[in-house]
Amino acid sequence: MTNLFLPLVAKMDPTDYVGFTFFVGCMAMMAASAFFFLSMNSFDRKWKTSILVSGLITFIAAVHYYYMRDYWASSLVVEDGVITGSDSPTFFRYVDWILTVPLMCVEFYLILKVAGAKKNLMWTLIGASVVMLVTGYLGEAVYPGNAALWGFISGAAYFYIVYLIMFGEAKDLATKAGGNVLSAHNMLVKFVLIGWAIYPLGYMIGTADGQWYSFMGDIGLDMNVVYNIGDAINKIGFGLVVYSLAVASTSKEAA
Ligand SMILES: *C/C=C(C)/C=C/C=C(C)/C=C/C1=C(C)CCCC1(C)C
Repeated sequence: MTNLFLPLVAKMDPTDYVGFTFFVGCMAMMAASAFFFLSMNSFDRKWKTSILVSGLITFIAAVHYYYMRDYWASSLVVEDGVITGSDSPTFFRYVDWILTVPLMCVEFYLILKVAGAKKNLMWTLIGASVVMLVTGYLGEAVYPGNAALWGFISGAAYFYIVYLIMFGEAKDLATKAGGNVLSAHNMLVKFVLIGWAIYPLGYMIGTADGQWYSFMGDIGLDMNVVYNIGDAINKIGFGLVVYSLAVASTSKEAA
């Protein structure tokens, strides 16, 4: 019997736990987008753009997860019910990041605008994030033999971002703004410092033939699971911090 759905949807293998995280990631990003878009209009103009950007971040991710889930599922090689081969959707992954990570930099700027943040702070953060991601892509997909070197350059750009938001110009602006803005900024900094640090850990699973963790034996984790967990925490969590800031500021101003 022909399966009408076959040309449209790749089959899910019941033992494919990586595919499961792609699927759940896709749903979670869609739900988060609906949440941000639908709540947008209940806030003051000042916060609307920030919530819109939160929704765009999760929406762009939802669309990429839709493709990545399919790419992953159709790449599986199954022999006697055991998965023996797979392929990572590296291209879609980095296209997603190169769109969403700069938008997260825009969020920092939008929040700090109340304290007089200048556009050039935003462009510096965006520039550093592009360097971080392009060099990461070079190490993962183009020059995998030099993954350590490219990963190191990428890491330097990452630490520059951390420096700017934790100690640099962005931190000064947040301190100047104080109150809800300062606490939201500090929370976003934690996401970048802890949440974003998940990604290099995934990179080290997927590059250098898994040699990075060889001292731990077979860690039994796929790079994609680590990236998918990172994305769910960072994209949805980041958005919720901005959402809470909007809620806190709006109710205070209305009172
Ligand atoms: C929504 C997607 C996000 C927040 C993606 C963030 C990605 C990173 C912070 C990636 C960082 C990397 C390094 C710091 C070194 C190794 C290469 C990367 C690109 C995985």
